[in-house]
Amino acid sequence: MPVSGGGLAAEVALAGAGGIRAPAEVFNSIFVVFLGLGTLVGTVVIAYTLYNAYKYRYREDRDPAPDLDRPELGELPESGGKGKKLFLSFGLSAVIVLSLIVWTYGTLLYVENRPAEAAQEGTEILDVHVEGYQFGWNFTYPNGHTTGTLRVPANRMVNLTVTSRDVFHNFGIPELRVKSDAIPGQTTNAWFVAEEPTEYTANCYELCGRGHSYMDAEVVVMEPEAFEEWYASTNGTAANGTASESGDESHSDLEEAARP
Ligand SMILES: [Cu+2]
Repeated sequence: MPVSGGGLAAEVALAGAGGIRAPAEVFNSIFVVFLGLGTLVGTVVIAYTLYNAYKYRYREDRDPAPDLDRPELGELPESGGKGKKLFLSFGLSAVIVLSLIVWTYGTLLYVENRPAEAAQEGTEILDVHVEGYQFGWNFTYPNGHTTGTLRVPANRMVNLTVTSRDVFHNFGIPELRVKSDAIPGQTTNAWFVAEEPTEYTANCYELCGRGHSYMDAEVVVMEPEAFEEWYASTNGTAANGTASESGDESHSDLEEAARP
């Protein structure tokens, strides 16, 4: 069992080799490996249970069956001699569980340390500062440009530094497996690589007040050239729709509503 689990793990790990493995890919491989192993173990256990239920079933014509040593309630299994089966199943379980712990821990360390490694390697990284407020998000780029829409280039590592202006929030983009606490006075980090130009929605994942469920932001993944063009045009100015310029209508209505 651990052999096939390891094989699957290696296969999944190899799938993303060659570039930076985004957290979405990493978490997906953890999910696939756990699902695969869980299904395998479940199938073996249920099949073995059914096999024994059938083998030791009650048969009137053969009862008491002369050649069957039917297990009694409370009796320890000892077929195979001196608990060999028991030892084997405990041993296998231990190997599977320990390998899963080591492998999962390793992949989580990768997610945690990859941005620092990438910076050392000289990989191009886009740093964006994310600030949550009741009820919206501000994104500030290295040139000082602040906006309420997160625009990023495809296929580039985006490193987010997340904080909050007022209460606890939590910044998350489910499709990109990004989720990070936004805590006033502190910063947390999250990163992602978006492969295709498309749009996502970022949400708040920490109940933070009356406008919590409307606390979202657009995430626009652009072609790298289009992004560079847009970025060059921003000039470090604050865009419309940011909290510093009163936000869009639904957000400012909510802000009004939330005031005591
Ligand atoms: Cu919030």
